[in-house]
Amino acid sequence: MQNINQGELLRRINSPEDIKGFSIEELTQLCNELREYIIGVLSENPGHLASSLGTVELTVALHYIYDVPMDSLVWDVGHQAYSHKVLTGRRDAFENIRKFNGLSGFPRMKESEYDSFGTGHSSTSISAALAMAIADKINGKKNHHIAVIGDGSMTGGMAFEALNHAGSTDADLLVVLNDNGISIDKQVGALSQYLTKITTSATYNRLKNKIWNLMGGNSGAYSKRTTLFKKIAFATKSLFSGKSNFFEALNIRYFGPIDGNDIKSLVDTLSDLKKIKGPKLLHIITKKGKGLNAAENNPTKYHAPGVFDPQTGETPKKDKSENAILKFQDVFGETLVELAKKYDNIVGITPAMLSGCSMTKLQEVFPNRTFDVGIAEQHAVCFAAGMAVRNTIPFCNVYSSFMQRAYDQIVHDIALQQLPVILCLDRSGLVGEDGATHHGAFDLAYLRCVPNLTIAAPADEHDLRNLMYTAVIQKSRS
Ligand SMILES: Cc1ncc(C[n+]2csc(CCOP(=O)(O)OP(=O)(O)O)c2C)c(N)n1
Repeated sequence: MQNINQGELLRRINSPEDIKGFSIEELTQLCNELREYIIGVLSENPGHLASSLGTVELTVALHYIYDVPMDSLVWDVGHQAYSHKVLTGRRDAFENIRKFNGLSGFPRMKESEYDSFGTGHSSTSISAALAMAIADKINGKKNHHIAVIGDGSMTGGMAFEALNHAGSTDADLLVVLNDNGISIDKQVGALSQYLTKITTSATYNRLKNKIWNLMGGNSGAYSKRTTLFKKIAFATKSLFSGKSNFFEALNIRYFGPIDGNDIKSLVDTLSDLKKIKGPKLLHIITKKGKGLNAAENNPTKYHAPGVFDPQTGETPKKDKSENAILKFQDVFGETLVELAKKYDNIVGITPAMLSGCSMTKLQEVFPNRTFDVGIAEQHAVCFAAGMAVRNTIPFCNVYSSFMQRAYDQIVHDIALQQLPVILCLDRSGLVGEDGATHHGAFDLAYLRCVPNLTIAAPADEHDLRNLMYTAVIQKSRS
C-alpha cells in the first residue's frame, strides 16, 4: 500500500501503554491521525468503514482509562473495532485486514491478547463481559469489564437476556451503549424511539447527575443515601420523561447521554465510572462515518462501501449495462416484488438486513408488507410462523450464518407445525473477507435433519426465480 499516512503520533504507538501519558491535545491529535489512517487503508482495502470512524474517540478513551488486557474489553459484532486493532500492536498489519493471512475483520482471541472475546455475530458482548466479571471475581481478580454495544445490536434478544441477568448481580460491568441512531439500515423499533426520547430529555439526566454529585457521587456516602437519592431521582424522572428509565428499572445504573465524539468528555466520564462498582451503562451519542462527509451523509452505503476516494468518498460507478453481473440478492429482491404484485398476501421479513438482501426493493413498493424486525433472527422466524398461521405467504430472508441463531424456531415453530413459511438463506457457502464467523458453511447439515422441510439450492439466477415462484405456488395451494 502506497502513501498511507500513519501520522506523527500514531507511528510511535505499539501498545495502549504508549498513550497513557498523553495530554487531551495529544489524544485529540491521535484521534485525527487514526481517522486519516483508517480512511486511507480502507479506501484501497475495503472493510467496515462508517462504524469504525464513529468509535475512534471511544476507543482511545477506553484504552487511556482502562488497562486491557488485564481489564476485559468486548466489542459487540466487532466491526467498529478497527482503531482498537491499530492501537494494540497491529498498526502495520492493519493494511492487510480481511485479506488471506491478514488480520480478521473482527476481534479474535487467537489474533491478539487485547481481543478479550471473539465476535462477528451481534448482541453477545454483554453476556460475555458479564461472565468474565463474575469469573474474575471468583478467581479473586480485581479488574474491570467493558462491553461496547451499538444501538442496533442492543435490539438483539441476547442483549436483553444479559441485561436482565446483569441487573441481579453486583458484577463490575460497564456497558457502553454506542448510539449512532442507525443499524446498517435505518434503525427500527421501540427501543430506538426510546433512546431518542431519553437523549432529547437530556435536561433530566443533567439534573439527575447533579443530584448524584450532591448526594456524595462516587464516595461511600452514596450507598447510605440511596433511598433519598432514589426518591428525588424518581420524582424528577417523571417530571422530565414521563416514564422511568428502562435500564435503571433493570437495576443497572444509567449515565448519559454524553457526546461520544468528544474525547475530553469521554475521558472524564470513564475515569469517574471506573470508580463506581456494580453494573452500569453509559449512553454515548456518536456520528457514524465521522470524519468523511460522504459517510456521515450516507452511513448505510458507507457501512462497507468497497473502494472509494479517500478525499471525496466517491465510489466507482456501478455497471448498469446489460452485461452487468447481477447479484443473487438483487434477483431475490426483484422477484419478490414481482410475486408480491401478483399475490397480495405475500409479506417480506428481515432481521436488520434490509439492504443486504435487497428487500429494500419490496419496501419501496409495499412498505406495509415489509418487516425489518431489528437484529432478531429468532423473532423474525417465529414472526414468519405466526404470519403463516394467518393466511399470508411469508418470505423470511436471513443470512445463512445468522440463521444458526434461529434453529429452534425453524424446528419448533415452523417444521413441527408444518407451517408454510418460505425461508431464504442469503450468503450461503463461503463468504470471503468476512471470514469464519460469517461463512454460511453449516446450513445444509443443520437443515437436512429437520422434518417437513423442503430444501432447494439454486444453481443460478434463473433457478432462484423459478424456485421462489414454485415455493409460492406450493404455499398458496397448501
Ligand atoms: C446475529 C447478527 N445479525 C446480523 C448481523 C449483521 N450486522 C452487522 S453490523 C449490523 C448493524 C449493527 O448496528 P449497531 O450495533 O448500531 O452498530 P453500528 O454499525 O451502527 O455502529 C448488523 C445488522 C450480525 N453481525 N449478527
